[in-house]
Amino acid sequence: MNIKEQNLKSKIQNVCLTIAGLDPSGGAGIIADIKTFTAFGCFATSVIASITFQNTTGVFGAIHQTADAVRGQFEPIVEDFTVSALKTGMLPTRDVIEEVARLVKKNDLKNFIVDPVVRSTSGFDLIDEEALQALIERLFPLSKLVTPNLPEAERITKIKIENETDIKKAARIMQNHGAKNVLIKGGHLFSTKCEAQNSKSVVKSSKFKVQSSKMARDFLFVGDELYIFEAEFIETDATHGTGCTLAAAITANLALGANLFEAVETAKIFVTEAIKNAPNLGKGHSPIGIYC
Ligand code: PXL
Repeated sequence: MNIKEQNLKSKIQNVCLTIAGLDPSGGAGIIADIKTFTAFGCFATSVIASITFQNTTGVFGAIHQTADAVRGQFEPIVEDFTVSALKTGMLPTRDVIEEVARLVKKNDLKNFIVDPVVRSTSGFDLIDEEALQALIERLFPLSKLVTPNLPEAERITKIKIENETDIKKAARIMQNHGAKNVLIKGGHLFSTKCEAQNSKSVVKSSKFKVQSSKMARDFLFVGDELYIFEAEFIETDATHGTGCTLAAAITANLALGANLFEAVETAKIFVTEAIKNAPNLGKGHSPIGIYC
């Protein structure tokens, strides 16, 4: 076996698991996660927590799985494989969330990323209020990282986020709920002014070539440290699946041995490229282009 083959084989030993919803049209949820794990050379496994009915124009309904169905899918995987890292996406009910918390704890799983999926871009509620509280109380303390976008961070913390001070406040609230580390995906909200450059705690990632005047900025809180990641903001409707893909790319990189900073940095580059390479499919928000 040559070195390339050996490297590939050792990467494929890295099993990643996603527990999330199925978007049968392939843009978000489990399919996006599987494609992303595979793109990084990891071996993808999955547990379906809900079957949604959707395409690029919207979500039309869902049949949620029971806690028993989630456990039934999960246990054979962890009994057979060593799971190097895992993520959750759409977890629709309190019962499912409590089951996931039990399973993660019982199996002492590390590198656990919680993507607190609340609502689809088209406005469909993917989780109810009772489930959201369970997600905060039961899963945040078990996680290595929680990855809300701005609307999710607002819903979780019940504060309005309008500036960088609010972002810090929101992160602190989530850390008080037990999340050790938090990545708040800011999109282009703060694209005009980089207040953060005046902040002592900031280490800006230098790997991005920012050519555009608008920037997509994500805020990573690792304990008390704040790191800000900037990438070119791409003006496009083709954003379906960006959140799932980012969290899955972080999961894959942790499985491969990266630290949190490196994993987020690589994941952000990956998502920016995927947005640029979107295939422009469908009549609504096109999926992004995740290619292996
Ligand atoms: O992008 C959030 C998301 C996650 N998971 C599933 C979804 C969506 C958005 O529609 O359908 C299954």
